[in-house]
Amino acid sequence: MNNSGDRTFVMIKPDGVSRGLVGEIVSRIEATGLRVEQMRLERLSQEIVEENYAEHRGKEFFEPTVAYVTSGPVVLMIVTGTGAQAIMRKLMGATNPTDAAPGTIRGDFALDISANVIHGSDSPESAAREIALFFGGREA
Ligand SMILES: Nc1nc2c(ncn2[C@@H]2O[C@H](COP(=O)(O)OP(=O)(O)OP(=O)(O)O)[C@@H](O)[C@H]2O)c(=O)[nH]1
Ligand SMILES: [Mg+2]
Repeated sequence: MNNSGDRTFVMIKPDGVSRGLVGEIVSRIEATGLRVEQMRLERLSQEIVEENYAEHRGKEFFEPTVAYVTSGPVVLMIVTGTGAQAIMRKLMGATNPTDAAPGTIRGDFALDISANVIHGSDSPESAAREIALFFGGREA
């Protein structure tokens, strides 16, 4: 089966943008063979970020996470290629930078669990939902 059309959603968080890490992160994605299909820079509304993180509503870190992600411009991407969703999660590394392995994006660039540089969809189902949320239903 050819899965080269697999797609996932990736967001470079405000710290990644403000620290000038966009080029480095795109390079790491492209070096795997995955491709950036769509990309734009935007300051997100509270509403769309709350929707993206809806699974975490009610947890103690929900509001600080939404506040952080809306604190500055982010880069939104659709990343495409076989196994895109799972490969991106491996490239990103663990959520808490304390646990993220060297060589991963979070392991190399993050020290803070909120300012952890990058978001990637956590399942193929999340990927379809998040691509529709940020790039419109036609792109899902
Ligand atoms: N302060 C705090 N923040 C957390 C905690 N767990 C998650 N977060 C934040 O909330 C975001 C979403 O959490 P998860 O979806 O569980 O983690 P993730 O999938 O690795 O991260 P995303 O790709 O951003 O969704 C994380 O990236 C963190 O910034 C926590 O225990 N404490
Ligand atoms: Mg998540």
